[in-house]
Amino acid sequence: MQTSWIPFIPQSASTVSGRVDALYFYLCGVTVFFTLLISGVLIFFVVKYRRRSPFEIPRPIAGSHKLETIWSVIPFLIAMSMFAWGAQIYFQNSRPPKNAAEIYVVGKQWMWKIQHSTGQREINELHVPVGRKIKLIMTSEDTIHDFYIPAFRIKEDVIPGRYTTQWFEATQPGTYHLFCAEYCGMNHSGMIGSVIVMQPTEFDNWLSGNSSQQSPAVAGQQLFQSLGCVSCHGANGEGGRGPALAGLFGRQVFLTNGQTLIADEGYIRESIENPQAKLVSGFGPIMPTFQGQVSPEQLIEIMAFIKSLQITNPQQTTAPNPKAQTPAAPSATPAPNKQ
Ligand code: HEC
Ligand SMILES: [Cu+2]
Repeated sequence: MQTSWIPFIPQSASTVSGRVDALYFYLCGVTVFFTLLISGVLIFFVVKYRRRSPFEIPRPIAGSHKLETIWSVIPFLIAMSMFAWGAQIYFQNSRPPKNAAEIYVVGKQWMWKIQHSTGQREINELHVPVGRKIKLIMTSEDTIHDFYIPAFRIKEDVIPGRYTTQWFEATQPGTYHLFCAEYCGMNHSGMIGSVIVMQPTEFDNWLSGNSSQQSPAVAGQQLFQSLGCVSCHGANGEGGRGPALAGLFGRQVFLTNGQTLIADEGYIRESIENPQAKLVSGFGPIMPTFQGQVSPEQLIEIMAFIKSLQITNPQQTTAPNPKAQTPAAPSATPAPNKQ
C-alpha cells in the first residue's frame, strides 16, 4: 500500500479525492492563519499595553460599530465559503451518476460480502477497473457498519433494513485499504479488506474468470418464481393482480393516498417486506408480506431482477462497460430463463 508525499494523508486515488483534499487544506489554512494572527496580536498587545506604573488608568473605550461589523461580516463570509464548498462536494459525492456500474455490498459481523452484477462474489476484497464509475449499493445483515476507502475519500454507513449508496471512479491501479469505520462489535478491528484497482482489460478477464456463477438477476428471477411473486406480477413482471414491475425502477409511482414517489432500492425493499405501508394507486392491500422469508442477499437478487426488467434506456447502452452492467439486456424482456 502506497502512502502520499504528505505525512498522515492517505494516497489520493479517485476523481473526488483531490477535491476533498483541497477543501481540507483550505480549512487547515484558515485555521492556521487565524491561530497565528490571534496569538500574534495577543502577544503584541500584551507588550504594547502593559501596565507601566501602578497608578496608570487606561482611557475608556467607547466601542466601534465599524470594527464590530468587520469582525462579524468577514468570519461570516469565511464560514459560508466553507459551507458552500463542502455542500458542493457533498452533493457531487452523494449522487451516483446514472451510467455507473453497480456492485452490491452486504456488511456482516465481521466481513464484507461483495457481489458483482455478473454474479462474481468476493469477501473482504473489491476488484474494480480504473477509470470507470462504480456505484456501491450497500446493506447490512446485522448491525450498522461503515464502508470506508480512505484513498478514495469515500465513507458511508451501511445500515440493516436500508440501502445506502456511494460511488467513485478510481484513477490509479493499485491496492488500497478498505475499513469498517463504525464500531460494530468484538472483531470490528478485523473487518478490513482491500480494494484492488485493475486496468479495464485485466478487470474484464478477472470478472469473466468465474463465469459459472449465477448473476444476481438470474437468481432473482428464480426467487420471483419460487416465492410466488409471478402469480400476481406475471412471469416477466408484466402485471396482473399486482402492478407491472417492468420499468418500475426509477419510475414515478402513484399511491392510493395521493402521494407520488420515485421507485428506488428502499421503496422496492419496503414493497416486499411491508407491502401495506405504501399502496400503489388502483390496487388493494392483497400482497402478503415477505418479511423474514428473504435474506438481505436474496432481496438484492430480487431487486437486480426487477431492475433487469427496465424498458430500454439509451443511456444504459452507452455505459462504459457492458459486461459489468445487468446481464439481461436492458429491455422489457426478462433475464434469460435458465430452467
Ligand atoms: C397476492 C398477490 C401478490 C403477490 C404474491 C406478490 N405481490 Fe407484489 N404487489 C401486489 C399488489 C396488489 C401490489 C400493489 C399494492 C401494494 O403496493 O401493496 C403489489 C406491489 C408490489 C411492488 C410495488 C410495485 C409498484 O408499482 O410500486 C413490488 C416491488 C412488489 N409488489 C414486488 C413483489 C415481489 C418481489 C413479490 C414476491 C416476493 C410479490 N410482489 C408478491 C400483489 C402481490
Ligand atoms: Cu463493521
